[in-house]
Amino acid sequence: MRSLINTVIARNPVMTDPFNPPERTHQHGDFSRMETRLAHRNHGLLLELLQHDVTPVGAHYLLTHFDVPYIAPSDAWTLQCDGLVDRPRTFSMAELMARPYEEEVVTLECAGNGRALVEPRWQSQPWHEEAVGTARWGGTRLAPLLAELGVADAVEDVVFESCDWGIDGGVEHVFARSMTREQIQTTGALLVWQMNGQPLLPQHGFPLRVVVPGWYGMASVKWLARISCIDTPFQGYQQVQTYRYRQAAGDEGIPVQQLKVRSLMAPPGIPDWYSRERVARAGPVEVVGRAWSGRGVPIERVEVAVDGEWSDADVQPAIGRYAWSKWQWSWQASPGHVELMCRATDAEGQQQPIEPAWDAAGFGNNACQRVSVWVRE
Ligand SMILES: Nc1nc2c(c(=O)[nH]1)N[C@H]1C(S)=C(S)[C@@H](COP(=O)(O)O)O[C@H]1N2
Ligand SMILES: [Mo]
Repeated sequence: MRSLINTVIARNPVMTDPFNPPERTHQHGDFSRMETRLAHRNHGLLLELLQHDVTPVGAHYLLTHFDVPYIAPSDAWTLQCDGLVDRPRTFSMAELMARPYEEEVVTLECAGNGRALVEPRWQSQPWHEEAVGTARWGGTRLAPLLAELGVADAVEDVVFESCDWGIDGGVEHVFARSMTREQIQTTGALLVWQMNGQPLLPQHGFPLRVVVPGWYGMASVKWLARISCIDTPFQGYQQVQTYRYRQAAGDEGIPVQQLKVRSLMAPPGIPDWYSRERVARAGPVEVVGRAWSGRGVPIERVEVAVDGEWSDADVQPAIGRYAWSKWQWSWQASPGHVELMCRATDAEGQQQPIEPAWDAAGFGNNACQRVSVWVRE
């Protein structure tokens, strides 16, 4: 008999007041309905598409905290630039697009990538390894635009304000992030309206976003509506409440900024539909992947391990200072069940750890990927 209880469980079992949310906690084991729903909204890269130098637009990972705002495709969008500047100004899209155009291939990764692999895990977007993608971003550099505005010497932070709005941790706010002028200058941060040669898709920030090469994705504010120069450190929710490395929730923490060195492989062989376990045939297997180090530092070495025995892969030069490098390795697979791992080292000697470093919210987990493969005769 179909019971009433089944009907109730099939609905959302948890109702919480957004302005009075229960404390989020660390979890072991199965993923909750809320985590699963977030995972649908914010999809990751299909790891087999690591074969592409530049990720096809529709396959680029997505992370949107609130709703994707509806912005009609017209030329009515404006960017308001104000605060402590000599010449406050509102730009139309046409005025922005008339500025010097530059394209840069940039690997973007979410700071929460790998969160689901930190034990116990923080309740949030449950990324495993797939929150990464590389796009050819087109737009204009931010630093010269700020120079034209005449930013006052007293300015400490440049605030990038979006128009997507929601509630997190009981606090209602618009998505906003800040950088110092020096950070904007040294990263070569861009104001972007093109992705792989086409206008931004709504979910990637149409019509205008920021892209900060080498930094985790949270800095690359989508649907950019306003740039404001202030003489105090910005205290917005997305700047100080979250995106901090913390040993325990409530610590002051350290701001999350640059990507950490990391590599991923396209899992070799063929998958089992439900478990995603891999099956490969014994003999030569080409293992292909990507590696990056967000600080603009080249990847020097990628190693692959079969059950803990490491070999060097061939690493190709990156197609941009802030883009990932392709690597490949010829594996002579013999029958049995094995675990593959890959590990990148950059030119400054930064290397991926085997086990995740502890972070309370699961930020910056760049531990080596593990792929289980069943090799058959
Ligand atoms: N306005 C706005 N910008 C945003 C976000 C957001 O929720 N709202 N998410 C940020 C985060 S956390 C990431 S990882 C990147 C993801 O960019 P993408 O969805 O284009 O891949 O956008 C950033 N910019
Ligand atoms: Mo993110």
